[in-house]
Amino acid sequence: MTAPGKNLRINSDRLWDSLMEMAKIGPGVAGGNNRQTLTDEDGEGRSLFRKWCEAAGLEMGVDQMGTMFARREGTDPEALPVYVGSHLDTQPTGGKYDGVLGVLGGLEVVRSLNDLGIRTKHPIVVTNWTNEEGTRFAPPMLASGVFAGIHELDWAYDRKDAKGKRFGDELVRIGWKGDEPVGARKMKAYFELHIEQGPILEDEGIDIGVVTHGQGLKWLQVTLTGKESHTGSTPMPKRRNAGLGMARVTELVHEVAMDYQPDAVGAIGHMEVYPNSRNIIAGKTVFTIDVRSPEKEVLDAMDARIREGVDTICEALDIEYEIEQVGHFDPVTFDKDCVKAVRDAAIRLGYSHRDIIAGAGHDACWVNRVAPTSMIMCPCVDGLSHNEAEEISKEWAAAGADVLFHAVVETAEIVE
Ligand code: HGY
Ligand code: MN
Ligand code: MN
Repeated sequence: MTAPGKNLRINSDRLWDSLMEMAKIGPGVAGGNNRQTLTDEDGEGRSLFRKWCEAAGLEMGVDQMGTMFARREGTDPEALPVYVGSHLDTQPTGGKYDGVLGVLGGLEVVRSLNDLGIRTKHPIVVTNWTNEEGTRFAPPMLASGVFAGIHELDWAYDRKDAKGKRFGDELVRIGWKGDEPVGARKMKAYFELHIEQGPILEDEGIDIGVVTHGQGLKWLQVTLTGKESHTGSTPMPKRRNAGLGMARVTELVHEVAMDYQPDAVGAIGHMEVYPNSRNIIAGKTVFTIDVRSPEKEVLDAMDARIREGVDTICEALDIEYEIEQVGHFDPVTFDKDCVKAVRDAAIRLGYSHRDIIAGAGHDACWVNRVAPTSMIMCPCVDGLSHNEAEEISKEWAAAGADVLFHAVVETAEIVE
């Protein structure tokens, strides 16, 4: 296959303008975004993306999970398409680039191909996966998980948010439930451009992360039940304090993760306290443990130690507990040929690069189950993400999109 010439580059001004335009939809309160999945803001972002895709001559398909597939025809319509993409949904206090860079970087590849009049043998499809974040409806990567056959469609439709709203109903409400069966599409390959969401690339002054692996994740939702009672008049030995239980489990998760350094991580980001009154001992707490590791054995060991520790803590405090696994995927090894296409592109374009393991979860982790897949990462300022202050440079965005451009075009095969 003819490799694209090293001068083949995307239009970085247009990419940056599109990122800033999309960022106006579902603004946060501190310069980032709150465009959570299946909200009206998500619907608005989808409509803008669809408008841009139609202007670029792409044909839009939507599946029964609301995932959007914008197709650029190839010279051989029977050839398996090369897919690119990521997600437009954000955290409640999210940044402007997490996910969005991959979707709009994919659109920029198509826009650049159109500008240059380049035709490829294989079609190219730009994808917006529904509910990557999993913050409103757990688990994360929900639509790509259904696409890869991990989750059943009806199970996904029944996922509920904190207000009891059903995923399936919200998808209909915003008007983005498509007809296409989920997972029917076959791919030649899938490439996902994403910000690193960690500090390695920036600290080492490197432009491109060649993602060889993705770490595994477990989300354990824990419910502790003690007894509400007066914070003033209940003697300490008679308390059944679910709040204290949550505090001790929080410490336990940290200690267990610290036992498996340098790679393992663990924290509790979601916490609910009931009745959450200043002078009532917490009768109930509900929280989600998030533990991750690049090694399956470590992930399983942390899971086991945490379950054992919760039992010991609850025994000592005379409180009950329930543990529900609400998210899980094992560590991922990406496709060698796709990884090589990314690395070769970075070398050809003269960008500094290094192999890296994806710390966060991504739709690519599930797509990798059904198609040859790899990822491209660009640095982010202070490695910060899932924070409204998330920032990248225009140069980093352009470098990532250039590498995506080359990896995709080479895989889709330029037709002279
Ligand atoms: O949780 C994750 O790693 C991803 O941001 N959804
Ligand atoms: Mn993301
Ligand atoms: Mn995210």
